[in-house]
Amino acid sequence: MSHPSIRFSEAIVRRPAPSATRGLRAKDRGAPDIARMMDDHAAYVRALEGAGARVHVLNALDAFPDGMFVEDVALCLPEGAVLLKPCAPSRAGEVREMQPELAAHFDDIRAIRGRGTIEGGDILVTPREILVGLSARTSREGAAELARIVAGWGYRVRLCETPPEVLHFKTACALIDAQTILATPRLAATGCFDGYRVLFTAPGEEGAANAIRFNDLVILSAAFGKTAGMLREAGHAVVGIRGTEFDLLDGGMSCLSLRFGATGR
Ligand code: CIR
Repeated sequence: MSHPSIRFSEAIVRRPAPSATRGLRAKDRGAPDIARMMDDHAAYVRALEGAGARVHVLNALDAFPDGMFVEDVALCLPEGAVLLKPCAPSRAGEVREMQPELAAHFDDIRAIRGRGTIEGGDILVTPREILVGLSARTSREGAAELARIVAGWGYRVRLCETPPEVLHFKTACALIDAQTILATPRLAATGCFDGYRVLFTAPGEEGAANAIRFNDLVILSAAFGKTAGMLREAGHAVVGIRGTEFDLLDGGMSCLSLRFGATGR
């Protein structure tokens, strides 16, 4: 089954800035190597293009060390886009930087304006609903405001719990096809995917869950060979992209793009 939650024509990405060495991270495992990160980002763009994306590459923003994680600042749906509200103070200004690009693609742009916070990494759109993982970054209030906005477009939001110490809900899960979720056993154990088919990340490869399905391709971090093999055996086309430098900043394949269908503008 094809559905707008896996079928896209556009992707927005932002080049990493030299300041990414100061990007947020839960544990300091060393600063990323910017040259290597740039190479990996270019490979990511090529993978998206290989999957059929028209990729809109935005300039690096040195004022925002985490600016390449564009997924966190907006939610793109066929009906319109929602500017989100990052919890991390150093990331708040990224939303304003994304607005003009979204205006080039969407007629209907809403925004989270209340006191709550919500980051795109906590939002998983499936064909039947929008799952929002409450986390250290996404509050009940932020999720409720999003639910009110998207209800006007006919979507139902279901709240889930992101396990402690996991940055975002989608750090631990991805939509792989219209009914299938790739998830860490720990997140799936919360029961949030009951009713879906669930494929588990291989033991020791929990980071593989931060993947994306873009048209017929699953884009996965290259470090996770066992999970890639399992997905291939399940019939999916998989490409592995080196993600070591993004991983040092707790980011993976889904954080690096906003994905949506052409809006005809
Ligand atoms: C942050 O802590 O905000 C960034 N260093 C990583 C953001 C990753 N984004 C995502 O999972 N959607």
